[in-house]
Amino acid sequence: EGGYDPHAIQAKWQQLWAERDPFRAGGDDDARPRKYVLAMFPYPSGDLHMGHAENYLYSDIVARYWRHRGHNVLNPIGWDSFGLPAENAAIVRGADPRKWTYANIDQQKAGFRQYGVSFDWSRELHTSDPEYYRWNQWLFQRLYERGLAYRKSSPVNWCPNDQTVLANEQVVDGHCERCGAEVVKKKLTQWYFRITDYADRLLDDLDTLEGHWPSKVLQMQRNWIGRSTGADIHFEIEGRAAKVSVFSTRPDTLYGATFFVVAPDSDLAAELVAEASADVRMQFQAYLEKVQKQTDIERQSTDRPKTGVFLGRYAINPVNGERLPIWAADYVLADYGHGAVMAVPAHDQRDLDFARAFNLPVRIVVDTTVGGGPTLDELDPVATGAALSGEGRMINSGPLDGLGKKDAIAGMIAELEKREAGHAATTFRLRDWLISRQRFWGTPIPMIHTDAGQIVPVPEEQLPVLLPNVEGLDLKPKGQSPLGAATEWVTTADPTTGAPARRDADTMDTFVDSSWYFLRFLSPSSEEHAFPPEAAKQWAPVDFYIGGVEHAILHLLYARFITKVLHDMGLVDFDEPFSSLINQGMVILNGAKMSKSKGNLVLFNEELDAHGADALRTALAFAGPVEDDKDWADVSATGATKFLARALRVAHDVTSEPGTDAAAGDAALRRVTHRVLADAPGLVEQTKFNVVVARLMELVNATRKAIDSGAGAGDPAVREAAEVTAQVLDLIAPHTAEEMWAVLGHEPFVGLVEWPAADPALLVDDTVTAVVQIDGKVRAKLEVASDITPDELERLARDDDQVKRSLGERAVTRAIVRAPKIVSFSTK
Ligand code: ANZ
Repeated sequence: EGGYDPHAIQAKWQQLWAERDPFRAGGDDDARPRKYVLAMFPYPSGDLHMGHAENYLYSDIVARYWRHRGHNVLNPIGWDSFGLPAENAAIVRGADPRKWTYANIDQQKAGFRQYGVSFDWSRELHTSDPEYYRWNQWLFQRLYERGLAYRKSSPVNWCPNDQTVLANEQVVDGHCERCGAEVVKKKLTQWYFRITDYADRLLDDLDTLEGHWPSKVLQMQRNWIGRSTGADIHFEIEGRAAKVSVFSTRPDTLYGATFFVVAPDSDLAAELVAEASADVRMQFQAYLEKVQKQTDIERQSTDRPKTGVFLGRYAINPVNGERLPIWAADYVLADYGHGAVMAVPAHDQRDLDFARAFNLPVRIVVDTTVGGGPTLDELDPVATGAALSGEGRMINSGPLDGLGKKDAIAGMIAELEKREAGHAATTFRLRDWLISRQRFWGTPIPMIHTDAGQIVPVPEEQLPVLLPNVEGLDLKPKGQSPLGAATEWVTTADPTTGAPARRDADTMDTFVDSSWYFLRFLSPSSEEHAFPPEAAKQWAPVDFYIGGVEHAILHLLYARFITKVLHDMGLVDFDEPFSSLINQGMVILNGAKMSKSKGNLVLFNEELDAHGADALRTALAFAGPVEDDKDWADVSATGATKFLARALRVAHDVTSEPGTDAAAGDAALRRVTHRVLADAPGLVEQTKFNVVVARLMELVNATRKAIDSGAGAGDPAVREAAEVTAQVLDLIAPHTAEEMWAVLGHEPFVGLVEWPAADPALLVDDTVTAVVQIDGKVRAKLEVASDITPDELERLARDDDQVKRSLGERAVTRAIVRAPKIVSFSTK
């Protein structure tokens, strides 16, 4: 495009931005209202990619928008720089994970600068800096004091290849999310955060985010937390002193229980089988080994044959004294509810499948028939294979007979309470958050193991516990943290007695780092606080948060949890971290996800070199709705370049002086300009960035038309249109916008200019009077839109009553239409 040199323009403005730092957030003396705009911070995996290009474009548009609306905007950037890839790269290349990490950060930083993102660079942070992770350690100790950080031994997901513990969500279909190896269960003593204490609040407060977060994310969070209400029911076990509890959502069906099932991998199963015959014990052992290789997902899948072992023991039904045989079966999970169930095969499908497989009795206690439908005989679950899970009237249930479900549940709970055999109860799917990792590149857990076997916090004045030097350490995963081999580092003193002690050698899950980073941006170099509570009051919660849907569950749940803990500590006055959330779609290619292995990567750097930042940004913003996937094959960066060149040329063509009053200018063009001013805020706030681009294209076209064929380059309306174009274009293509602004005779920076208000007088739909002539005589006048089409005007004229009356029987032989003013009919 002649005259438009995007690379020269962007270099010029990027240098000026770097020198003057115009996008730094205002301080305490800044009285403007505040907006905190944040994109999920990047992991420094290498160069920026097209996903980054999209994500940080959107947050930049929103940040720039609020500046134009007179707000003090915080739009910070940092790096989520601890984690496995750095460590794995270090193992493969024998390099220091630090070097790998910080080299990548430098590369990404340069990428963001070249892309023209208006970050407040003064607040840059890296979670792998001691200045940051020191506060992870502070946070850990606060949770520990409150009983929210604790150790327990439990079966954990273990990746035999990476030799590390994985969180449930890092296990995909039974395989390690990272390396694909089959995950097994292993018992380990680990650190946990007691997120389950917050399960109710984490669930209930999702209602307050309705309409502000994608409903899909809210639903995923709800399912993940998974609250079920029902009852705990206590069963006596023959030959065992203590009762065993089960959790049931259907205590109303207790009279229909015909057997009892325990999870094979539960302590209870091990205990119960211990007294069984040698034969049963062997059978059980073989079964257990098979079960331990399965994932929870496989165990819960309904379409596989039911398997199990009868343990030779009996539970006693507390309401009718019946003996229920106890089985171990894999469809019951050890860590849900109490790891045991009362089986009601007539009304629970899993129990029915099991009963049919092992010929166990089935007793119907809910009559689910409806008038005119099949009879209870016809519905017999044993014959049909379908459990009667619907609602109905209780039968075969003693005092509950005749009741509906709700009353029967209440009645049964009252009965259980009277007999001290149970009570109402709630169960969650949510598990406590396993936070310890046996890896090097993370935050050291700030705890000390004394030789006396106690675990005590590292005294606050000794924080941070710095990572040791990596030299001499073997980072290859071995199931123990590599830090344990750093002898000098790991050896410490008992803070009270001075006796020799050992540091905890595990490091924290990096989700701890990202659970509160948005608060650290408020004062990233503070040595006194994780974040100053005063600043949190002013800036937080985050007003606009954007990131990929892959973080819909864990990151957001953990950030919500930690926010609630900080709230309970009195450190923040809100208890949800992100007031609004957007998930952007993916950048794909020819309908497929881009990946290195498929060889279909569109490289950010190459696109940037080929088209420049503004064309890339414009093309991406124009490519479609924020939430949709964008197919790069359909995106035209050259089209974007043409548009930007046209916009800049308009600015060059303007001949009137800055400050010229536009009031006397071309009214039609002014109306287009003021429509853009009026509509842009709503469009941006609804994240319809593609429509903003479309509207700018219309405005530039209208301006060009006015210059070439209408008012001319000297018309003040043309200047006004060009200035508004620069002000709004700044959201999308900030270098070109700054250049236009300078060409139009203004001082930098257009990015800081408040948008003028639209003139309401120019927004009303404007009409003109059209005359209708018949054989040269004016017969009617019509009020019509000034931009009416000739066809439409002719149709209105023919339909007009006065015209019809004047025409009478005569037919129109010829019509001449000059929209919007004249319609001329001939009848001769
Ligand atoms: C008896 C019963 C009768 C049940 C009936 C359901 C229907 P949700 O809704 O997912 O919370 N259950 C309890 N603990 C279990 C465990 N550790 N592993 C597998 N299943 C378990 O499911 C609650 C129901 O799942 C409970 O209610 C229990 O079966 C079973 F007509 O109790 B129910």
